[in-house]
Amino acid sequence: MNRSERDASWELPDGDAVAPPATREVRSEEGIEGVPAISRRSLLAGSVGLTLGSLAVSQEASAQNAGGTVRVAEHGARHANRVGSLSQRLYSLPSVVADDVAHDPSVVPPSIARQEAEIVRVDLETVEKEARLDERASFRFWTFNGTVPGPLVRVRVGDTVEVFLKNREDSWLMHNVDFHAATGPGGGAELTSCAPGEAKAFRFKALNPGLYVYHCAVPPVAMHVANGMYGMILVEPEGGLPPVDREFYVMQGEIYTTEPFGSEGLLNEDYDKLLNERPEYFVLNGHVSALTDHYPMKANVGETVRIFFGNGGPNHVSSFHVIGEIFDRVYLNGSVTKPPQTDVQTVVVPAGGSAIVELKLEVPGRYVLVDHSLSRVERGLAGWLDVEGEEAPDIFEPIAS
Ligand SMILES: [Cu+2]
Repeated sequence: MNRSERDASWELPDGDAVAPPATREVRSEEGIEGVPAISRRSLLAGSVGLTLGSLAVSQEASAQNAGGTVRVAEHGARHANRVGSLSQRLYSLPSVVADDVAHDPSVVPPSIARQEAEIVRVDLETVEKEARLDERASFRFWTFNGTVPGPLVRVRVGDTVEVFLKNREDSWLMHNVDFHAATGPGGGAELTSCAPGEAKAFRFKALNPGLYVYHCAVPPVAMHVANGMYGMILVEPEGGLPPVDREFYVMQGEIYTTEPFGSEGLLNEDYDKLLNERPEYFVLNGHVSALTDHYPMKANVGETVRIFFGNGGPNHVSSFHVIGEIFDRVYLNGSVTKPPQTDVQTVVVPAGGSAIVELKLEVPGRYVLVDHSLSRVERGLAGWLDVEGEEAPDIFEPIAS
């Protein structure tokens, strides 16, 4: 049984055909229900928690900034005057009180059992908010529904998807949404372009099954994406995907800050680094340690897990890999209409692209999700898949010396 099917909070009342799980994630201003409590707890978590020496690097970066406790906190002023003078600056405390945008990877809508197409309503609210970037720094994220990535939308091929987009009143900028799953100009971007406080809607018919990215497409598009405005929609094929024990939702992204990786305080987005495609941070699900300290994925020996993996980018191709495991099945590029590839070590996922991977778990322990362009681990990108259960010495064991 799918994990999400066991989660009563996702059960829809009979006949509630037009209220998909995505719409249920919108209600709280904090994003998904239950996130705030976890967020507060996560603020107490200390380390980056990566396995490949990143802590040493970030400590070094922090030392380099030891004298730099003064941080520019007036983010809005920078858009008009990107340099600013000291007198314009505000003092910002380290971000231990910051909000959190990380999307819980285990929050996945249930698989679709129905045989006929329906109308599915998707409510998206664009929310800009300062939130945790790592244990020392915060960043002004731009989000769908307060999380990075935005909610995973799940529909069936042939469904009509009605997208209602609202740009919150306290936004500073216009936003919209381009659905890669839509057939039509801009994927709906022009039809949904909203100034702060505005709301617009459009509908599209999901003609092609697969796993598709959506993102904001207001210029400069790369900036809207880098700041967190991406998510995915799964268009299930007729008959659905084969059942698995657990499903997870993971997206890679890049964050471009003026300050070097590991700096303290409220960090500033950097347009020059964005144009030069030189991010300071690479992250899974929004921020450093979102999928390690904060939301490690959990499963049991004997289970098969499926990861819906997307790359928001905006610029860099991902070489998605799970250290210590082999993907038993890969739906390359999120294409579900051909049989999956089998027995794959690393999957190339383009910016604005996706893959669906499935792993049967035989040996307990911690498996680390990475981009095998491994320098990115030193810039924040890692996730944990913690597997509990019986040891399997016939598959993996030490040799006594
Ligand atoms: Cu935007």
